[in-house]
Amino acid sequence: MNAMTVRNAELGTRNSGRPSAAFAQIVCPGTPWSRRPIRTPQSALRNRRGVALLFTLGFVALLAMLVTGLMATLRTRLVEGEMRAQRSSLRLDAESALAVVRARLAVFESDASGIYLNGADLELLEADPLAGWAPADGATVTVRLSDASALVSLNSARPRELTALFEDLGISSDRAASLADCLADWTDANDTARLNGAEAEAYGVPGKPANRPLRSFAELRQVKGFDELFFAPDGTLNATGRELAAVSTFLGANARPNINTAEEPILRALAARTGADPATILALRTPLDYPNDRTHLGVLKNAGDLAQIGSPEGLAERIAFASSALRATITVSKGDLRYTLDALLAPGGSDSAPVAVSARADEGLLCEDPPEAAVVSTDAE
Ligand SMILES: [Ca+2]
Repeated sequence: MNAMTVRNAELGTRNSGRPSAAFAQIVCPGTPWSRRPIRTPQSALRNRRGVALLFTLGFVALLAMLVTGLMATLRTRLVEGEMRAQRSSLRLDAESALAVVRARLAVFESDASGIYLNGADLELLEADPLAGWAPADGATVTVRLSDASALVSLNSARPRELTALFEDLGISSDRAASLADCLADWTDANDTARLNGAEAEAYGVPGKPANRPLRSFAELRQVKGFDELFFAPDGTLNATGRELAAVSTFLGANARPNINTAEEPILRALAARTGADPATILALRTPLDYPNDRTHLGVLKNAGDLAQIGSPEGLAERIAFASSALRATITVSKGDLRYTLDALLAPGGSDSAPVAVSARADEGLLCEDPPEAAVVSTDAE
């Protein structure tokens, strides 16, 4: 091997970074390097093209993923926008229906105490609450009317009235007075315990009593004395508890039930307490010339009306005559969407609509057992 051959072999390592085939044969004859393809300008070009192709494919795949993601986001936003628009339309329908209901109630006599109507009036109103009105978008509207003032409000009744309510359920006077005081202490804002009541010291647990209006029967169970009398061991209402639920509410400011709209459980309790005949009261509030006479005698308006029917002593002091907390539950549905407006109508509106909306569930102001059912009712499903 001459010097020139060795130099040429050395040169073979400079360009490629690995020994050339010729160099391999010189240093170590038979090495596998000798069988590897020799890099040529053509193969380098092919390699570069392969790399470029890979880059292009990767870029196209990335672009495809981006476009797919964008399309999905766009579709979701479009669907959400459509849902919002439809829900807004249903809400407007519900507001309109509420205005119609208020206008219909305006034909009844009303004053600061409330509106004067009876159970039959409410039934007739419910049969055709919107007087033929229907929303233009083709949605279906249903209206449910009930008079919360036909029941005793556990949040507004005074201890004396609560005591009477519990006595009506067959509870002894001493125990009824204790329950009434404990309930009043739970709902009043102060921390001064009543004679038979219970404030923070009696409970010894943070957050009890709540010192605000009751929101549910589940909460009522926490009030001292109520668990054992009104609830079964599993936390559901027992027979006495169900009787209490039938005659009471957490809504409104009605300490005394409206005699004109009270249901039979209330009338029975009043009868038991005063000796009045529930059937007589029901018969007397039946409209005489309904529906032509809107000032019919079917509504008892004061103690004088009551006296005319020979009411037993003490009845007038235990009842109210006007509806001060009408509850209107309006449900609008279209396709798979539903919107519910739960409004409490109370006296104090304008001349054209003397019943004002004092609370509505879609703003989270109505609370009744269970609270979720009343408050979370503006659902779009
Ligand atoms: Ca208190």
